[in-house]
Amino acid sequence: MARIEDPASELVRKLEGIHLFHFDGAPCAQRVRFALHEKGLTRGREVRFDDGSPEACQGERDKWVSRRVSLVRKDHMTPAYAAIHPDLVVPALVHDGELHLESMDIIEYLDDAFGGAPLVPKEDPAVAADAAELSRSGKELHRSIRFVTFRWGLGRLGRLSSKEEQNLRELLANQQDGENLVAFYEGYDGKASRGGFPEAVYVEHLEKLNSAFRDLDKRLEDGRPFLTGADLTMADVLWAMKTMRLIECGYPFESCFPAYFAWYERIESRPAFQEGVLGKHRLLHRAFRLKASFEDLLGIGLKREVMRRVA
Ligand SMILES: N[C@@H](CCC(=O)N[C@@H](CS)C(=O)NCC(=O)O)C(=O)O
Repeated sequence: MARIEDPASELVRKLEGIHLFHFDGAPCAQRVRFALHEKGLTRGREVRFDDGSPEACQGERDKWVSRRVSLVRKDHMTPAYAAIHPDLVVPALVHDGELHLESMDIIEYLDDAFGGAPLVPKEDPAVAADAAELSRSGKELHRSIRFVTFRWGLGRLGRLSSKEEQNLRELLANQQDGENLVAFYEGYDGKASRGGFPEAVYVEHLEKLNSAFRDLDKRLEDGRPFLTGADLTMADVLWAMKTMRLIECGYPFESCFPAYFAWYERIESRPAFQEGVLGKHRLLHRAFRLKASFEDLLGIGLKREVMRRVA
């Protein structure tokens, strides 16, 4: 469990109840919000992510306090956030002064700490092993999602200015492992001729995802409602967020993987998804989908790229 014993941030120790450092559009944070809502904990008040005033630090009964860390304004690349999450990524969760990092570890923690239907299956060892394996393979594809969504979804919006890149380098100067955002942003330059990732790298990541979705589609052809069988597990939570992000980039799940798409729609219709995941992200979600439709009309974009390779 990724509980951080001695966080650098003074703020963490002051927080009562549940505080989530997150961004509405970030899949890694969305999955934690999904889990929180499945556990019956709903979104409470919004406070600035670094607000340490006594009122802001209070908890709320059966709710989580939202501390929005804007990935657009680059709140995550500030010393205040670096003291909370040394890798400069969201999410981070604080429960009664204790800091938890890593989205899937946070979900496991919430599953143990709160009631409701378990997201980590415990009764059937075969189902538990299957859910763990699907979560592992999903986590492994995290980088592929990053490459594909930046290349075909964010485009220029995902680039850093040279000042932001320098700032990031300084904040992560002592990082040993972790997300390695510096290497990613340096390579995410658009043009291979200027030292950026060559197109083949993006395509390789896309192919990895295509192959994973092909397998999941096959597994769901037997009519099971969820990835591991009859019940929703953390594996569904993890894969659904990847899927939503790719839908926002125009990935044609419905045409390429119909059983998988039907599963996604079942997940999407859950109240925890509607409130916890979409919630304040709904407008941006629509805007991304619209952008992807326009790109398809123009003959560019992810949909065509996938159709050429999968259909
Ligand atoms: N392994 C981490 C990954 C966290 C992560 O990469 N978060 C992304 C959003 S999904 C982020 O904050 N990215 C910041 C950036 O790309 O600048 C987890 O699962 O919590």
